[in-house]
Amino acid sequence: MLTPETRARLARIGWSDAIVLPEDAPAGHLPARVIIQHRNGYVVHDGANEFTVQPAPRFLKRSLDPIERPAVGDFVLLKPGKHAQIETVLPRHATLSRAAAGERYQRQLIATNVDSVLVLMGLDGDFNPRRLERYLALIQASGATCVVVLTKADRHDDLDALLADVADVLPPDIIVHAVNAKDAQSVAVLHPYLGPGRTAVLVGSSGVGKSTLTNTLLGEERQATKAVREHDSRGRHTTTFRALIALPQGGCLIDTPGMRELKLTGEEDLEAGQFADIDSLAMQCRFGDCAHRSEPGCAVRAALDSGELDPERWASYQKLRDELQAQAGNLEAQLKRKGEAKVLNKALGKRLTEKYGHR
Ligand SMILES: Nc1nc2c(ncn2[C@@H]2O[C@H](COP(=O)(O)OP(=O)(O)OP(=O)(O)O)[C@@H](O)[C@H]2O)c(=O)[nH]1
Ligand SMILES: [Mg+2]
Ligand SMILES: [Zn+2]
Repeated sequence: MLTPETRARLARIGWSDAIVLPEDAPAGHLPARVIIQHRNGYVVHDGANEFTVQPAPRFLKRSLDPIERPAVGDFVLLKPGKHAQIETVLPRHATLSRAAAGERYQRQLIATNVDSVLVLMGLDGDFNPRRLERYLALIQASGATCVVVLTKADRHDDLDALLADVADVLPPDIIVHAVNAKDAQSVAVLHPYLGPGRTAVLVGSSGVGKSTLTNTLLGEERQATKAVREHDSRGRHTTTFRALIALPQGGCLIDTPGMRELKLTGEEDLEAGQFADIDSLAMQCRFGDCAHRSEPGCAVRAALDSGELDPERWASYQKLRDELQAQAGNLEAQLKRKGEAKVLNKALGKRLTEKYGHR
């Protein structure tokens, strides 16, 4: 289907053998990758050139779930012509999403086809290990690998205590790096996530250094950066749209605007991810439906009393669990309205029923 030349060209924007062209792909449709999404169109890259295109009209239907629209990171097929159009979104191998802020339930894509999600947290006023738990839940559901990157390491002489705080909230298999995002040598520890055919997305609050890191890895000042507020280390929301950038290391990086709010979508699985310890405690409770309040033989209470389980971690888990449960209900209602409840029944519904006795 693809000539070796086309393949080599596409490899520059992260094409790998994992991406499959559909059997029925119309001849002449050109593969490309979405690198920027604007309000009024997309910028795509075919490995040699970038150009602005419109999506096929069906992607613009109001009733369409936003996650079905092309997004940054997507590999697409373009219908050639005077005004090339995005005709097909190729199957995604990972999707990082969150729920939109506000009253109405809606899933939003942050990035697709990413191999790793680098969560940046600043070793300044931004430092808040609890916030990582929320990121972790979203990333766990994405299908990508989570890597924690602590920036502004150059501001500290003694990192050990901070690293220990972070390790407390992370499952043991998650890798943590502490870097100076301004220093090429320091950020070289991230090269393994950015080799040929690999894509990583940067997420984290405004001002943590996502664009600074992008520029350092790129070796040029392409992304705008701005100093954070002195008194509380808050960023200024300098980056305003997501952009996929090909790096000299051969891989691709997606720089994103700092996120103010990170709502769960309802598809996350806290117990399979960072809260596996709480899950295994709960399994030891005497009663299968233990609410962990005042039941006799409650292993969670016992762990809280003995200090084995940090009360803040327990509170954080409960908060996320309640939000997840509410969002799962919202997602279910949305899919039902769209007549997709059957799909839900099979995959998600079963898990939710088991976990929350939901329906
Ligand atoms: N000393 C030091 N300063 C850093 C580091 N990383 C980022 N900065 C500074 O932090 C400020 C904010 O960095 P940006 O790269 O603009 O942050 P951002 O995450 O892209 O922010 P938004 O685009 O607003 O989401 C800039 O002044 C950077 O120079 C670091 O590792 N060490
Ligand atoms: Mg930025
Ligand atoms: Zn219990």
